Amino acid sequence: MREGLPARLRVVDSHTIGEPTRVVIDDTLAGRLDLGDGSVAVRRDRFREQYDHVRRALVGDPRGVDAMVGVITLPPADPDCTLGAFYFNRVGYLDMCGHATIGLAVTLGHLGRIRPGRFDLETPAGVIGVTWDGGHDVTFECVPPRRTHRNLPVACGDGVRVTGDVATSGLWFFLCRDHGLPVVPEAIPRLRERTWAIRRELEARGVTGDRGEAIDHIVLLGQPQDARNHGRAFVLCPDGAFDRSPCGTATSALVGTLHEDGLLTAGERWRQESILGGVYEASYRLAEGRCQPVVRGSCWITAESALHFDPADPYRAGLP
Ligand code: PYC
Repeated sequence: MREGLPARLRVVDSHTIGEPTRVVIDDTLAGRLDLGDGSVAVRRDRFREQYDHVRRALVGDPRGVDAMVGVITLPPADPDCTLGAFYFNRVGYLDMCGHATIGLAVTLGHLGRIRPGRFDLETPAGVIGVTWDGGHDVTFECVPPRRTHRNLPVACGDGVRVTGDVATSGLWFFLCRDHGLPVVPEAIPRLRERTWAIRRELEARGVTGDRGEAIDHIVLLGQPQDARNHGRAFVLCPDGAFDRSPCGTATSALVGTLHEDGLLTAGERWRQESILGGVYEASYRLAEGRCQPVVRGSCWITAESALHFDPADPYRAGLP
């Protein structure tokens, strides 16, 4: 393990309709990390091997908040991209994160580091097209969605049987409609229990992504509360937190399944509510016959601050 942590590090925090993001904006970090060459995915893996304590220090207790996703930017290896970035939370790394991509774009815009318009972002999941509108809104195009299981039956340890689709658009999801619970804030404790039960059962049965990835985002779908919207979702994230936003990558994966099932046509809008009522607006276009979802959401800056890592602090690198 290498040290990597400076005494102070500047960050910008934001929330994407409720879901928090922390972007490291300080170049001192890049100078202290020796990540070598290679794609963003390769350098992210070196970060994980050598500097994982920096992740915990940035977003874990006592400096982070529940559900926070951190972002470190780096030069892209892909010459067609403007920027590279990788994502992490209290428990590990995410190959892609929609809400944090929105948070990153609004943060860079706020700092005057990008102009309104489109840029291509290299992430561990692939290239994401990102368009900042100059204010609070960002549109992104995830890696194209794929569904690997349709109507997979799952018998949970608590005796409840559900079915759902396993799908990806940069992260792996189980998308479930017949869970039998209301998707409303009052039901969050029960939604949490049900999603954990599904996640445990998928793990126990060895249901994974096609390269062995955990199906670590469980999505319980429901009816919208606002008649202008089309769907609603409770999303359990790998850190055990629920997504305060509708989950950008999940919305992208869902749009892929709606396209495949003939329930959404190219260009038609799909407005997805979060468990708290915040909305992402999605649609898709056909690119060489493939469904390419487009997701738009809004973000607000909540803090510009410097994290302190005092050498004498026993929890300098976060709580164990
Ligand atoms: O928006 O893709 C997303 C996301 C993943 C985990 C939390 N948010």
